[in-house]
Amino acid sequence: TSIGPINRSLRSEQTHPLTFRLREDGAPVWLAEYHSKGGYAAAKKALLQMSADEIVEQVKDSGLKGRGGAGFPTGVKWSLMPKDESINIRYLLCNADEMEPNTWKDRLLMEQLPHQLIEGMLISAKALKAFRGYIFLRGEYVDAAANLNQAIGEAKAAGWLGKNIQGSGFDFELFVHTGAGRYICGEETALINSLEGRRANPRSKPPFPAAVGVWGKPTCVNNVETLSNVPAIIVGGVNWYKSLARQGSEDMGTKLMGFSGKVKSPGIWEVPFGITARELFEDYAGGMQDGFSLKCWQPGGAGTGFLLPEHLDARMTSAAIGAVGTRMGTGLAMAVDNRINMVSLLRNMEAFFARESCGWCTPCRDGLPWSLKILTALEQGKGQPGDIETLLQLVKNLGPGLTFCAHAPGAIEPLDSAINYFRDEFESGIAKTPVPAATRIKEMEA
Ligand code: L3W
Repeated sequence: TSIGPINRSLRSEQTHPLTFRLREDGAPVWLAEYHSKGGYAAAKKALLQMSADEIVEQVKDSGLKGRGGAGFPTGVKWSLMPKDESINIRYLLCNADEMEPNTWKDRLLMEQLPHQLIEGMLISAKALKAFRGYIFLRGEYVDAAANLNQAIGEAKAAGWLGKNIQGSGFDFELFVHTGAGRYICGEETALINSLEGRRANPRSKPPFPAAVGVWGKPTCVNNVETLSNVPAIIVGGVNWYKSLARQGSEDMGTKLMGFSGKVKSPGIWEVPFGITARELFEDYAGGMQDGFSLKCWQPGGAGTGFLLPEHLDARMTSAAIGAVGTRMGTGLAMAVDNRINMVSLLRNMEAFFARESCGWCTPCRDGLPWSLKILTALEQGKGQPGDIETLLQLVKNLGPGLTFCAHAPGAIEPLDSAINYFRDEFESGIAKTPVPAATRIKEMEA
């Protein structure tokens, strides 16, 4: 597997807690090497010296927020698990169904640092009093599955999983479950249904998984990157973790961020929270390739809105990206170059989102294919007067709170911003001008 460039030099335990153990050659870090780089010291501390409540408090105080897209405070989520000690069946699920177009940060962590995720899950399981964990893995990630299973075998043999772990009295079993390739499985309640063997439709919330989760039991669902941060927080402490972020950043620690598209050096890097999108784009990704200019960009996945070059001065934090009109999402940004036609790009994106709708609620099931039909017509120069107004109506009616889950609101966010910033390109389709073949986007592969 070839994973794009990551700044492997200049990384230290002090500044790059998530990636300092990566090998130069990109091979997985197995148990002996993980141990030699300080691995499982955090688990030892958490299992032998800390109470469950102390772990929860430390993670809460660190300011760690969910790294899957929603940015919910991790320690707060953990403290929402039931206090009733008599409920002794609790689950920890790792959301590893990374299918957001353009996003492959969790794949990097799972393929190359599987023990870091296992250690993070072990500590989190103790905090949550979970006796069993599942890594719900995107089925296409075959190397991640193989590496995680091998690492779980190593961890079991060395007494880091199973009964009475390292003599602490704590028991925890961990399994990898591979999904069958639906984007909706990244929604936590659809993931839970899928794990139970049901169709992956989201469930209504409340009840939240913390109260009624997998097989009806209290369940916590955290993303791969979120859980992989936990060991460093336990060993390094709250003040150090917070100090990793730049002054004035309301998000704490570091984050895997990236830039893709026609930039000079596409890749993923562990960066301090508080850096601007311009730093990410210019200093890390090297700006646009010769002959291309930046038309617009998305901060974190297909389900986030488009921003203009002038917005690059925003910090890559939830609040700062929120202030310029969208969400940070996964933090894996995409550059759209001047050749690309927005109608064509959106037609391609909505084809994906329409296909991945679970079909449960009417606005999403019918609204997304409707947007696709209009966008396809506009791309072919067969648009009708009123098409843009219909698209904007769909944007309104598929917004947050009007559908069963976050799928449709995410799907129409890029459409809304594209019409807002590049309306003339949509109008061309009504004026019977097809999108020139050279600027069309090919169908996203199924
Ligand atoms: C108990 C309460 N728990 C909130 C929990 C809730 C969830 C988390 C965030 O995701 C985004 C969207 C997608 N008692 C609670 C409570 N919780 N109040 O906090 O909740 P919420 O509602 O803000 O977000 P959400 O609907 O879970 C929406 C993105 O997440 N998304 C993520 C996919 C991630 C992966 C991955 O990690 N591999 O695929 C999918 O929808 O883009 O931005 O845990 O239970 N009172």
